[in-house]
Amino acid sequence: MNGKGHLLRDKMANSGLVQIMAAHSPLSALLAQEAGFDGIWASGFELSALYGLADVSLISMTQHLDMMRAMAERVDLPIVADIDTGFGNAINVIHAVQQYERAGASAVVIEDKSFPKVTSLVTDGRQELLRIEEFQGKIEAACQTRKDAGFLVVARDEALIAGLGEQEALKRAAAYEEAGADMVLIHSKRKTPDEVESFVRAFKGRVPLVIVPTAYPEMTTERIRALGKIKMVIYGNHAIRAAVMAMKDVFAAILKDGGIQNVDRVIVSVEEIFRLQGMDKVRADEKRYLR
Ligand code: SPV
Ligand code: MG
Repeated sequence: MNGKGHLLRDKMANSGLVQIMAAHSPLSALLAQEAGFDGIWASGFELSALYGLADVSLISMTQHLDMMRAMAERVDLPIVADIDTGFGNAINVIHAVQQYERAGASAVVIEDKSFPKVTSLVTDGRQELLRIEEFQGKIEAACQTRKDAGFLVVARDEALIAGLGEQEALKRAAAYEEAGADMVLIHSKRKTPDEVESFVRAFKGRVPLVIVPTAYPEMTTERIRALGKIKMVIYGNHAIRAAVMAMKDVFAAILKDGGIQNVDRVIVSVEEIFRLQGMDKVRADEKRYLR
């Protein structure tokens, strides 16, 4: 039990918007923390990409949990764990919530897709959703399992992603709130914010909403705040995309330039990596303890 879920709850209750950055490693989590984000998104998409795999339930719970634990050991920020479908039915969800809470997560997001899931943003993805009652059982199981009352259970509503329309999305959001979800994540792959904005205006529930505006980047924090009901924004894959861009540029330049002479000026110094690794402390400990 780490009790950090209440930090997110407090900030949201004080009419704040919490900004959560995706990470796929302790290093990327540390950089998000240093940048000033409120929490870390232990993204399934990012971790899948890190392994060079599609985000279609190929990464096991153990792989994702181990990375989440490694991040929790390196950063102080609360971690919102993307546990996909909960790795099976409500029984699997019970096991997953026990494991993730013990490993240091402050929140879990569980999506209403069937296992194995297909990544949400892909064009014409095969999106199969669970029956509402079945997913309610999974949310109830998650809520009953958590030990810390501050731990957040977020129900992810994929009705818009599955092309089922706003009425179905609203119906599902209400059912998930009734099952005890602390928040509802409404996801959309529309290229503009209008689909989500329309949902938010029509949503009559009491729980705060979460969005992942990857597909509709004009949804700025200013625009989110103006809507009122969204209290958490997750930047879902910007760590891995930034890393890929940087690596591509540098790798190409080294071959083109015939050496590392030009990139040396544009990449971070070895000293900066030492700092992120905590090398200063190692040096101090060497002085103190090695005899
Ligand atoms: C993730 O980052 O793993 C997500 C967000 O679930 S998305 O890829 O948009 O589905
Ligand atoms: Mg995911």
